[in-house]
Amino acid sequence: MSPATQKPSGIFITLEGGEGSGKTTQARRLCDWLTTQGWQVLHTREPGGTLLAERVRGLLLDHSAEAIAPETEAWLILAARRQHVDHVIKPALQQGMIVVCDRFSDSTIAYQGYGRGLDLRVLRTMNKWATGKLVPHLTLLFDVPVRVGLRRRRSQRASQNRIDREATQFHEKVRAGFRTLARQEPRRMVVFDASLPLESVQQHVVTFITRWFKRRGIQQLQQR
Ligand code: T5A
Repeated sequence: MSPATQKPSGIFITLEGGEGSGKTTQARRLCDWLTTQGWQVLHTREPGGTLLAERVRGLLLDHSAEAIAPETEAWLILAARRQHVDHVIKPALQQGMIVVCDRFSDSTIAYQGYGRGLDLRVLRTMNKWATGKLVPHLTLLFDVPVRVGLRRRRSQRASQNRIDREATQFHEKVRAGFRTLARQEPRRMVVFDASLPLESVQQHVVTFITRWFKRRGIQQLQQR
């Protein structure tokens, strides 16, 4: 059976948000915390996560590359996603691990759909195709006003990428898109106020995850 057709048994948690929302920092801290709790954790990211997908990431984020059409951008991201799902995410879930992924399919709806204006229905269908219908068990959305997030990102001058450099208006559409997604799927997507200090955000995340596990009896079933 190919990895794409086996039923996963681990836990898939994604982190989403606009630029400078702090999700990469929170993903790292969440993984550290889960590890100290005795879980086997895989920390990964999108676009990326495999050799090929990381190469695609390089092409997508390079601001010196030629102009990229929104459709091309979407295809590249989705192609990278399929590699990532088949080669990294599903195998780890099948081993019962907790997979913590920095961005996933919601980013495509928010950036390429709400941000770039591509057809949401088409993107959802393409997403299903790219993920083999894999949906995160839980998505943590880090919501921060665009000017705050961009200020954080722009203070890291050396690491600004092609998408960071888009106009503020683009990032506002992306933020509104994420918030719409969270309203549409409140059981899966939980919103955190990412304008709070780093430590407070982390504390909220840990408190939430602890309760989320407890509600599902996950601790007893899967902690090793
Ligand atoms: N993309 C991706 C799409 O368009 N479609 C898709 O489908 C997918 C999957 C990825 C780009 O690709 C696009 C979206 C992105 O533009 P990236 O470089 O990985 O590019 O960009 P980000 O995902 O935005 O990740 P970053 O790591 O750059 O930013 P984060 O995760 O938002 O923020 P983080 O944690 O690196 O923090 C940024 C700075 O803020 C500070 C941190 O210390 C750091 O200096 N910070 C805080 N400061 C104060 N208070 C807090 N609460 C803070 N939290 C963090």
